[in-house]
Amino acid sequence: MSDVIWTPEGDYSDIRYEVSSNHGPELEPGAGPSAGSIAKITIDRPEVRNAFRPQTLIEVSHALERAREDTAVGVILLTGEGPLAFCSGGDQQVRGDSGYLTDPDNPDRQPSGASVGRFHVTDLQIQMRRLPKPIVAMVAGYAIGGGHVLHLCCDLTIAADNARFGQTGPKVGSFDGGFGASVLSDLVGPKKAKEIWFLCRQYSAQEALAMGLVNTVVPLDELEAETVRWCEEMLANSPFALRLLKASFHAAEDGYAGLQQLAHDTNLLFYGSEEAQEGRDAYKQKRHPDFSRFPKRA
Ligand code: S0N
Repeated sequence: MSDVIWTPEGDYSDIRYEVSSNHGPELEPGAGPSAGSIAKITIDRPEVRNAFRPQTLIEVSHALERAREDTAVGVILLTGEGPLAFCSGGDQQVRGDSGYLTDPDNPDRQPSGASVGRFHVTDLQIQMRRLPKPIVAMVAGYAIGGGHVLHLCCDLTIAADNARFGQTGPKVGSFDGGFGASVLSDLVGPKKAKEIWFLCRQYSAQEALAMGLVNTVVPLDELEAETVRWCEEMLANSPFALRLLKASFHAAEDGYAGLQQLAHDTNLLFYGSEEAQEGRDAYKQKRHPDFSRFPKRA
């Protein structure tokens, strides 16, 4: 365990949302003070190896937005309850004939108003990619199926030595040809990615490390402390630089949507400049803007 204090926030049924405090003042000689908090989101359905149902994903999405809006939070940690699983993917008990059912007892009357199920996880994956703070997967036990794709969508993965990784789609009649294929292929190469999907084998933490699926492997009882150390190292760094880096990594991979995010991140910076403010102020003051004092940069 780590020394940080986790304070629960929010009212959720399928997850826990906690925010850290009590970080060590120094990370290593010469490092600056740790600034800010870690938001920890825990999928809390250990009885089904932390499989997600729509409600789980709706709550994770809400928690991610909460962490995004909290200006004290610099890094987000996603994990599963207990040592046996990070997440075992979509809950097959509530899988309908068209997506997943929010209310499996009333398949024709979904609380959301939809008459059919949907894949909430696809929206969540995009939210994770676009969220402008690093997301770290802390994996103990199984990261399988859609749970494996969730760790792929995290920016970093810290694995316990008992972690097991794999896809099961072709065994259970599903597949994720979106980020589950493309990001995996980028990480491990297309041949290995196809092997993982076509054969549905499971891979140990060490095998995952060797193929570039995870950042490091640590003993299970050191998992949280090591993950917190990685988060603290990022917390000590420039949050805007981290934000721009994450957007930059995704700009090409996510096409126009990735470029859009990077472009609007630069727009955020531009808004802070006198040059941009001159345009705004001139409009408000009903005069022509005077940009003459601003350099035409080389
Ligand atoms: C995780 C595994 C390997 C763990 O094995 P272990 O430790 O032997 O435990 P079990 O005895 O098997 O499990 C304990 C209890 O948990 C239940 N359970 C486990 N996983 C699930 C699950 N995914 N859904 C519902 N229940 C689950 C077991 O049934 C057992 O319950 P009891 O005690 O009552 O019998 C092993 O459990 C395993 O292989 N699990 C299934 C993994 C799997 O196939 N997951 C689904 C894969 N598909 C997706 O995730 C697709 C979702 C998706 O991401 C997606 C994305 C984009 C577009 C489409 C989709 C899409 O949905 O298709």
